[in-house]
Amino acid sequence: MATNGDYPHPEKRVKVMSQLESFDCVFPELVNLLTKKGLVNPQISEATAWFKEVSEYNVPYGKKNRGLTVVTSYQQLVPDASEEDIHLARVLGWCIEWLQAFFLVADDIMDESVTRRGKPCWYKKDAVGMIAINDAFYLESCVYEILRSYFRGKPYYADIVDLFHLTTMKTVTGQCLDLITAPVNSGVDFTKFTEERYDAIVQWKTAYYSFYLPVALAMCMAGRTDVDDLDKAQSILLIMGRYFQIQDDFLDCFGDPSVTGKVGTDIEDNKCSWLVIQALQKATPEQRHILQENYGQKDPEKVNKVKQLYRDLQLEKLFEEFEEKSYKDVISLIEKNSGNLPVAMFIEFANKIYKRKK
Ligand code: GPP
Ligand code: MG
Ligand code: MG
Ligand code: MG
Repeated sequence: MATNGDYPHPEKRVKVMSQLESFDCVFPELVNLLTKKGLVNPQISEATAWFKEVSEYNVPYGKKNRGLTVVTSYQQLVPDASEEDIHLARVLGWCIEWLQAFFLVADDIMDESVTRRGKPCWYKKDAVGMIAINDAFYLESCVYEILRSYFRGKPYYADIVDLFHLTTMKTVTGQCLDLITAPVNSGVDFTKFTEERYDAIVQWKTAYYSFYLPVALAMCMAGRTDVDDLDKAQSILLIMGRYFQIQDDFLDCFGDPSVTGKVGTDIEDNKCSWLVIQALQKATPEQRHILQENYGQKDPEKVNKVKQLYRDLQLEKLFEEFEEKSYKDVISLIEKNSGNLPVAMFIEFANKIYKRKK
């Protein structure tokens, strides 16, 4: 006869949904919201079916760090939040994932990338091509459609809509700096590749939308819009964003595409990457000449020469040292600058990205 010990306790048999699983469950609800009317309207049903695929292909397969951070930050700020409000935080998290999809579809065209999240870039698909530009506009409009549906009656509606608009403006500005610092047809000009320019590019193109936005949205939802608190949060999150983009630049050359899901293009694209800045600082005049001759060109042999130079200059080791120091600096900044905000909210975010391989 079976004793009690042979069976798991009923509570243990029920699998508790992880934060990510609960987050993922909200995605179909939002696609349904975005498409249900259009799909049954014969005038636009074909466009709506197309858009459904645009969202399904481009939105849900990332790491979802940004979206999940809205939820975990909100829970840190409001420990006794209702299930209803946690659901709203998830919806808000998905809005960042839609915004991110908008940026990535457009960025991949501009960077002439080939793969994203382990699949062909959306614009690379035969049936898509430059329709992807319109699809990027669609993905951006989804953010505001979702916000209207779920938040229009909330006291913080204007604040969150504003945050999405302001952050988009900042990201576009950073993307502009990224692109004009990497001219395509005029040969390499390393004079613009300075630390100052680098810091400006990454703060504006990446840090605001990837780090400040998720936490600021959670703070708005929680009614924590004290300017001093928001400033303190921003001072920490922009540093974390810089660290994250340096990792992205490192992985562009040294990452494993089967893990990152993307094949790097920074050397070909003449980008002002962290690696080329370090290389320029360490290079002998001969090595600088090698960079001058081979950087910013599509020829794979030239790209390999740049990669070999990066290895000769031991940039992998330099990056590892940077990563160790940067993590320690971020943690002490968090301890110093969190003010009235929960330290764990920032630490959790930092731990999601430390030593990431994708
Ligand atoms: C990351 O740059 C920055 C973005 C994806 C913002 C794009 C902004 C737009 C307004 C379109 P990246 O090119 O290094 O990213 P990845 O390596 O993922 O291509
Ligand atoms: Mg890119
Ligand atoms: Mg880019
Ligand atoms: Mg990159």
